[in-house]
Amino acid sequence: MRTRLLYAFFGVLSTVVGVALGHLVASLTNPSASPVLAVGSQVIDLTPTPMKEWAIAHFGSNDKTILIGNVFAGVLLLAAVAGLLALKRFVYGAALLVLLVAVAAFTALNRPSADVGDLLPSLAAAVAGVASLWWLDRSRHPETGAANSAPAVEGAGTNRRTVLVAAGVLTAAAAVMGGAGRWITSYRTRPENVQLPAAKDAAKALPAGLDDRVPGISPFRTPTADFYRVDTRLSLPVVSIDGWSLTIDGDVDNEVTFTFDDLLAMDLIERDITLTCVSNDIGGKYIGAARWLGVPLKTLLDKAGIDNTRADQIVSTDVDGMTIGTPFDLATDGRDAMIAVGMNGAALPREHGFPARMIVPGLYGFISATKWITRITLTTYADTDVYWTQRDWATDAPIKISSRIDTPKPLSTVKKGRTVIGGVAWAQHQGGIDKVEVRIDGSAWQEARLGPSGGQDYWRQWYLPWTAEPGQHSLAVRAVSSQGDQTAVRATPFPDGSSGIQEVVVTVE
Ligand SMILES: Nc1nc2c(c(=O)[nH]1)N[C@H]1C(S)=C(S)[C@@H](COP(=O)(O)O)O[C@H]1N2
Ligand SMILES: [Mo]
Repeated sequence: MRTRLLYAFFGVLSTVVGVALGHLVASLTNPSASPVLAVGSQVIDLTPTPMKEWAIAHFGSNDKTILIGNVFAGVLLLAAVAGLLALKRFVYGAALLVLLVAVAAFTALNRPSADVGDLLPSLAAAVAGVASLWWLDRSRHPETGAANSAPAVEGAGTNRRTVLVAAGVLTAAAAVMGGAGRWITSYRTRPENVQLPAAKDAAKALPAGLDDRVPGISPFRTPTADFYRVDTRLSLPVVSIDGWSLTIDGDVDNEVTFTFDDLLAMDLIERDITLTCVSNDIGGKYIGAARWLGVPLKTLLDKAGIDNTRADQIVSTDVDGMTIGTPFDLATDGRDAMIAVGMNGAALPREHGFPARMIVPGLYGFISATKWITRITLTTYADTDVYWTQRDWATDAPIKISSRIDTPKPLSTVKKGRTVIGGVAWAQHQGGIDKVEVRIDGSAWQEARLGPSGGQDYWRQWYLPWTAEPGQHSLAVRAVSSQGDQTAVRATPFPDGSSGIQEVVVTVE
């Protein structure tokens, strides 16, 4: 009995050593070819939907961990069996180990972006696993093996010592290799280290804006470090690409899962898009303009098959189970909705959704811009209430046409004489800005001069030269787009975005 237990342990330890080395080799070559991760994501893929729903209902966002945990429990059980077989005949046990690794190798090769090199981690795992089992086996019978040619002063004590040494060495090796693999993978896949391919469909160079000509105006492109941040998180999720995947499920023809590498292997688009938060007050700062790089949402939805879908809502879920719902018809009407992986020429920073987030031009962030996204579910508004709808915010919330005065600042003091009033205006996916008008002290609206266009999904800078006379003055701005004018009717951000006209008061001396 004790010998059996010992051999079951041999099988498990050998498997763990193999997996650890496989993980280490994968971390150095291609992290998503790791036997652990390949099997893990395949399991997620192959789990029947009802079981997955059950897991999500019972374990929430831990569903993946639980599912993968079960599989590894199963693998370890088989590993124990391999050990027991080795007790009978070594080759039987070795064969079962190789079979286990072959399944991992097969799933690694089965990923959409796999190549033959992805076999390397599994190969290393097989060799290490079998070698470990062999060593452990020999350590019990030093007299029969070449591995241990210690003079046969045999006693149970000597055997126990050689077994303990072998097991100890292998356990330590597994811990070191597994730990190193994890560390290398997460280090190599830090946002700063992620190399993004060039876009297949690149954006034109952004024209020089009014940044230098109008002091105090918002830069035409918001530097990433200054980009506003709005989310429900207290602490930033630290997601490693290692183990991250994006699944599309719900009312689709077939469920699909993509790794980060899978996304990078697809044709990427690059677009200049101005993101706006529904909580932005008139004149507020929750707006930013950036260059986004990503996979068109349509590419991914088509791989899942949406021709027969009855979905009217696309629910996206982040790493922690937070949900955002996007109107299906708007996200699929031809606009540049994408799963973005890059922002302003680099990988997304953790603050803005690393490794991937959704971007849909023309919709407020709370119904479209899911950061740290892991799942896209096609469903209906009748069936699924997401985070913000549970809190009575709108489900349908196009960004309202609006404008902001950046300079002079409200309640500031301006030197008399020639100066300039300037700011930004936006009408994303509503034709872009046609005209901006400024009203000084309640007189007639005057047309401001516009900066260059960055496309209809991007904001526009504007300015108006002004000869300021001493005294108090009130300045107002409004935007006009081909599809409507900014309304003067005041609305609070709740439930579907603020409206009204910004008016700032300044003192001229
Ligand atoms: N996972 C997640 N994604 C999210 C949110 C969130 O709370 N959690 N907030 C949304 C809101 S309300 C906005 S306005 C945008 C803001 O994106 P940014 O922080 O990159 O500017 O992200 C959206 N994506
Ligand atoms: Mo928002």
